[in-house]
Amino acid sequence: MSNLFTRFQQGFPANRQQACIINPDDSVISYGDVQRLSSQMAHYFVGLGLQPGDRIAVQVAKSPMALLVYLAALRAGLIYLPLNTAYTDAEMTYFIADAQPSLLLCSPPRQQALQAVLTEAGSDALLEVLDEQGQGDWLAQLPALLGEFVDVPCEADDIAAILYTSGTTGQPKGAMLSHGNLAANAYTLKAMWGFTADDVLLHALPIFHVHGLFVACHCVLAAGASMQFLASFDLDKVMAALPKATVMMGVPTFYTRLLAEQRFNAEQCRNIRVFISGSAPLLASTHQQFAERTGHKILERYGMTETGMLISNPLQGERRAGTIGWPLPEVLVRIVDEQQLPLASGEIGSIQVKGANVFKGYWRKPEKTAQEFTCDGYFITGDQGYCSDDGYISIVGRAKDMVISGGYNVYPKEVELVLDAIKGVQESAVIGLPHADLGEMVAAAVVMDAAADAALDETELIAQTRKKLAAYKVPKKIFFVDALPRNTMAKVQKNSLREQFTHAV
Ligand code: MLC
Ligand code: AMP
Repeated sequence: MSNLFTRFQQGFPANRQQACIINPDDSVISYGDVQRLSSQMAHYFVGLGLQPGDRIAVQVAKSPMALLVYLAALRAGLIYLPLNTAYTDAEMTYFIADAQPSLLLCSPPRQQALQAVLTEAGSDALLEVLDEQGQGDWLAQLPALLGEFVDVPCEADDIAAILYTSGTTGQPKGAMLSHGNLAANAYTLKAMWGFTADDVLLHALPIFHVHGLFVACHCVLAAGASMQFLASFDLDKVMAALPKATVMMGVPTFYTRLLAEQRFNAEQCRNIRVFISGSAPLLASTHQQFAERTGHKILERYGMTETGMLISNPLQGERRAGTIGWPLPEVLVRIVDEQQLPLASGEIGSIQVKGANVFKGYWRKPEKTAQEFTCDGYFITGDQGYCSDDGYISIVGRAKDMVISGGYNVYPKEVELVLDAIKGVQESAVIGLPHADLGEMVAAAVVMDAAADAALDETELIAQTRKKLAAYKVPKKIFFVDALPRNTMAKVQKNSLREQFTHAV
């Protein structure tokens, strides 16, 4: 096993002029540019004194240069730590203190605040900026750094990236993904979804999560293909880029937004060979409406940060609405009951998985890692599903208490801890409610102290929560209740809250 970048590079097109990244203005970063710029950046990081295994944390706007930082980190054997641009200072302080990066790259407007975050987290990491155009002072030094960087050799087990996922306890955990994990998944997906050098992927996802960074970019890099690279999901820009693309990947919200747009039609999709959806459930009705409008059956797949992709509908063969398809090759999937016994087809149980794609564990949290694996080495996904007689798996719910809003996961405990810490709040329960655009929206039921300040209304609670939490985690609606419904074991009955408030939004 080699360094993941070295492996990608072996498949880069012989003609290095070929486009890897295509900007909305049609300017291009060629494969030659990818090689040269990532080489210079890797030289630069090593010149700063960074050594294999050091962390490089990144909270920057999406740009081709930001992606090249990731590739340079791979080359230099550094551990890449992408962070959602929505994370607040409080959230960043936790990640920095936990991951202890040697270098933090941030957007210019965040520089001052993040310098304070580093101090607060007791970190002496270097701080550099990268703006949304992919510019930063440090980049001016790159042209002097000549000579092809020799990629740091890696074992399959060496960590390539840490991606934080929150948890049912409310404390985020860093999932350690190795070069071997990422390679296994990249080449499986390339083969299963039929990526070739002729493909052009429409890339409108953020590049700080598994979907946009690994699933999307790795398919392109492994195949020597190209991507139309948009800074975010902007409907007009997506529609303009669609005719130039052969594949589109997205969360279900991308597809519902396209369907809601009257100008969206089959003609714009004339060059697309497959639309792929994941990160959240795609409603069967969305699948059907999309097929009616465009003639394309969306290929739905399923995965997680800790595991990469696990289960997918087929490229050739029936893509069945409301299902996530079959286990990918080399991925072992089993559905078990509470006694860990395998279930027959049609029976609902816990989904557990094993394979070369499954992560090494949580960063510096061996006990948490142990809790998420069975004694025979299967990872417990926390999702519940069943398998049909002919092998199609469907997700029917989550054992873990989690809301998926527009493809972002929100762990209620994390939000409840913030709400409960507000003076005047007695207790709270955070739930997901159906939302036409985002799939689910975050909402909270809150019990106030009898003596709470009357000014502490919905707007004020939302404003206070927003200071601590990324905006997508902040409840969009707050319901004031006299008491939370509890069962005889005193556990909050979130189902009953969901039933009560589903039609209130
Ligand atoms: C943005 N906002 C959201 C939100 N996204 N609120 C709830 N849920 C979301 N997903 C808020 C912003 O904070 C802002 O609030 C307001 O909505 C408008 O912001 P925006 O940036 O203009 O939003 P928009 O462009 O509409 O973004 C929606 C979106 C985006 C769906 C396009 O969230 C997105 O790209 N989601 C993809 C997430 C993703 O990549 N998931 C993969 C995770 S990996 P305010 O109040 O400040 O105005 C994974 C594994 C796997 O799950 O299987 O793939
Ligand atoms: P993350 O922790 O961000 O990696 O999110 C992983 C979770 O997203 C999974 O455990 C599922 O709950 C959910 N998920 C991903 N893909 C799908 C899908 N196609 N259908 C339903 N849920 C999905």
